[in-house]
Amino acid sequence: MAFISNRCQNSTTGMSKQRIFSGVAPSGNIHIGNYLGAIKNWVKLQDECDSIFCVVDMHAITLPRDPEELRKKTIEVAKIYLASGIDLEKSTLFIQSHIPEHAELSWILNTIARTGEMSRMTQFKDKAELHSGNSSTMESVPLGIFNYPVLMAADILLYDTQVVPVGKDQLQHIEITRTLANRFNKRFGNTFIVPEPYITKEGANIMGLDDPTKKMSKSAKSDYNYIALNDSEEDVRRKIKKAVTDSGSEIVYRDDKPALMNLINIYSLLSDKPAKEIEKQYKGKGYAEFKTDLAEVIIKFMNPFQEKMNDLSDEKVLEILREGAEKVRPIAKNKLDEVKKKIGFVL
Ligand code: AQP
Repeated sequence: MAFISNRCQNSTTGMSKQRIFSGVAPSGNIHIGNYLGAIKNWVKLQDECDSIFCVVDMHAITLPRDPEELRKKTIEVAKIYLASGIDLEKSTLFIQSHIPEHAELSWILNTIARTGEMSRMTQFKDKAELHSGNSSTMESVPLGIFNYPVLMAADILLYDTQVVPVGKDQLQHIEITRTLANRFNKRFGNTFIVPEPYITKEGANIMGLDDPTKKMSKSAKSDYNYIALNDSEEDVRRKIKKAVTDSGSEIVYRDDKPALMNLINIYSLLSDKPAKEIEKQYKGKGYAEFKTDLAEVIIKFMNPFQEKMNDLSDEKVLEILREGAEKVRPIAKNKLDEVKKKIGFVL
């Protein structure tokens, strides 16, 4: 299977548009890892693909959330999509819980997914540990954390998705989606398209600023782990200044310098400068100068981005999301009806 796909065109005909689907959960602080790993690619792909993007609020409740905060974050995530350049002429946006077919299909897929498969998911292990504080105490871990990859499979399969642009952390979940699609197709006849992941090399895994061995994460304990998309200029400068670096003082892009590689990746993706050029630019210069410039590169990206976000009213965004739900509802209903017929439900 090709994990890194570069084109979104239909490979067989070269003509018709492929469908892409992806989403972000309205949990925690949406950060530049979410943007560089996923959303930035959506913006690029929407020009050549039939694009559906979702605010996956049902995923957000796998851990306890304050209801008011969840409502606020759901709208905020949609604003992030729009401020990033998601164009309503090319893409459809909606809220997952507005389409109940996601939950229905998820239940059906739960009956063909296996507990062994779910328990092998790295994200389950990480999130369960985060929740219980101890990987050996699973008693209190919500069941939703265990089988949310099945809900993710339902999200994707419901729309005949061909390509799923995500960060590398989601690769295992795309694999399980493919497994479930193939298993269902084998048992009940051809029903689901088996989707492919779309993951770009540099943005695939933006690492924590305080720990370059782990991915940058919304639910990280310290806010020095990430640059949130709503951080102030001051926050950005403070966090980059404190970002962990490797031993030595050279600015080099090398596997044995994971912290620096991560910072150069961020610099490169936000400035559209190749890593090699950045290396050259800082030859003979130290971390202090590099970090000061990196903070300014991030701020230069964030300022217009935040302005666009602030220009969007909650009411307008909710209207866009409701219209989006009306557009995708027939696709979801048709697919679910097909599934129900195949498994023997009376319609
Ligand atoms: N560090 C990352 N680098 C690159 N891509 C990333 N993504 C997340 N973190 C990174 C991608 O962002 C999209 C949306 O992610 P999500 O909402 O499904 O949440 P997540 O992957 O579980 O991200 P977090 O930040 O770690 O959230 P919490 O802490 O709530 O679990 C996905 O495409 C993801 O690959």
